[in-house]
Amino acid sequence: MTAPRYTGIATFMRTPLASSPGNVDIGLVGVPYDGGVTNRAGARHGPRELRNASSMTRTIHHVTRINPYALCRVADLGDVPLPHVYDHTAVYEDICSFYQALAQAGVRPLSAGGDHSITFPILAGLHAGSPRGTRPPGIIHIDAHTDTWGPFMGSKFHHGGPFHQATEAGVMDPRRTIQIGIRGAQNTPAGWDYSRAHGMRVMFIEEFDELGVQAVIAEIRRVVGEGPVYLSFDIDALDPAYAPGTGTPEVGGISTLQAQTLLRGLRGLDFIGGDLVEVAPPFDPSGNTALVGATLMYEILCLLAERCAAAP
Ligand SMILES: [Mn+2]
Repeated sequence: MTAPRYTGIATFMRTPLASSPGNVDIGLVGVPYDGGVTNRAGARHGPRELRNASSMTRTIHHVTRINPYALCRVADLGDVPLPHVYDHTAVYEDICSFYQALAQAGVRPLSAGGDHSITFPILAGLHAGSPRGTRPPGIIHIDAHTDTWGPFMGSKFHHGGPFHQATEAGVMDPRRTIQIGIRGAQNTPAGWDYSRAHGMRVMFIEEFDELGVQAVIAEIRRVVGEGPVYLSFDIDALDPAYAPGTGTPEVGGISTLQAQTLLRGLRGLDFIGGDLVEVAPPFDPSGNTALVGATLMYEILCLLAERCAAAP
């Protein structure tokens, strides 16, 4: 409140920029990588636009009255360095080691993509950096697509497969995973089938619409139960009327208010981190997709901050 919101270097939520994870409880991280897209690139520009749009957010939540910045230490940890951006395998190792260091420092990360392929190395890094014997997290995955497809055109690293990869690697618990908002035609049902065969709860948009948000919240809580949970929000879960700036839009999606209500219903879960991915600003000259994304990041930040404040 000491400077106008439009001034200064743009960081996520106008938080201080930190060069190391020490003395940070929640680290806001950009992952400007979209080498995993199967069609339209552009999410590499997500973090910059999300930082800019996030200067619109304020501190105290209007429903919960939570001020996440008063509950814990929140900082912008910058972008994951990408010195090997044209080498998929090396990029995944770079992302993985960055998050391993965050987990070792006890930081709960809230990341901004980038395409959805980044979620696999994030989960792998968090698991590698957690104490031996830590349970892999269940996943609350909000998306138009299950992202559980196998190799695509010669590569297993792509944005349609992070939860396939994470299941195979044992860095998430598919039986404590729920995928919400699924829709859109596919050329093969392999991803839908993989999710169900591995015990994930797949909720297509028609069921979401029929149940209503409060019943969906109850179902999420039933599926993830007790134990660590990670929240992954693909902006294409929303209807493109609200968020056109994304690589693989699917009409007939979730509204912004439904998404906000849903997230507010998840208070008290044992969140270890979260991400907001697939904001591709070149497809949205209005800039609204970045504003929507930044606002949803604020909602997720409030969940992480409450969890952080409750931690021993
Ligand atoms: Mn996705």
